[in-house]
Amino acid sequence: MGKTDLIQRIIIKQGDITRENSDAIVNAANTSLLGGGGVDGAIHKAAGQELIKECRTFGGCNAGEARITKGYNLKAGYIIHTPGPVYKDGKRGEAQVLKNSYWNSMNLVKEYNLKSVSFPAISTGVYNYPKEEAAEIAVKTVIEFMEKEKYIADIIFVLFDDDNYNIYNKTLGRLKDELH
Ligand code: AR6
Repeated sequence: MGKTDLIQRIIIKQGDITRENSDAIVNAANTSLLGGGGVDGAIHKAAGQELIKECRTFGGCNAGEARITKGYNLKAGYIIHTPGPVYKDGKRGEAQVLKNSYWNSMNLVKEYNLKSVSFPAISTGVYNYPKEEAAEIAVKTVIEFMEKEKYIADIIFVLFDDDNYNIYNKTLGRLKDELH
């Protein structure tokens, strides 16, 4: 399948990722994997107390890597936890680490044979990653993964703030135009 078909598998919506009923949702975690603020706090709150017990078994996770747990009280069956990069000046390998977060999350989607996955805009909150650049990396990486790994899933980007929602729509539109 070519990029033009794969891009059609991407859905962009605005809302709260904890309400998604896809096979897995992705959590923009920190390296402790023990919860925090932002989307991480919202996911832990909605999933319930059992989640942190399973998260403790990992003993943390490096930025760009990913771990999978059950979804507990969520509608989604699984939660994929990935700490994105903390953005400083863009010269410390931030782009590669952000790409790794999306790629390694997709690796788990493939390994667990999941048909749909919802992503938040990893690193664009507390971790300060510029939103346009982050959106481009997010969309391009999932397309590249599906193409190279020959594994297709429905990819839902769930954006919380207006800014990210508009940026993702623009980015996807532009990439569709470029492929034509
Ligand atoms: N659903 C979807 N997206 C959300 C939600 C939600 N319920 N809540 C916030 N966002 P952030 P980071 C968006 O700060 O930058 C945590 O404390 C938000 O608008 O949650 O990767 C962790 O424990 C933003 O666009 O994650 C780490 O310490 C995006 O999610 C640290 O923050 C990411 O913002 C990770 O920072």
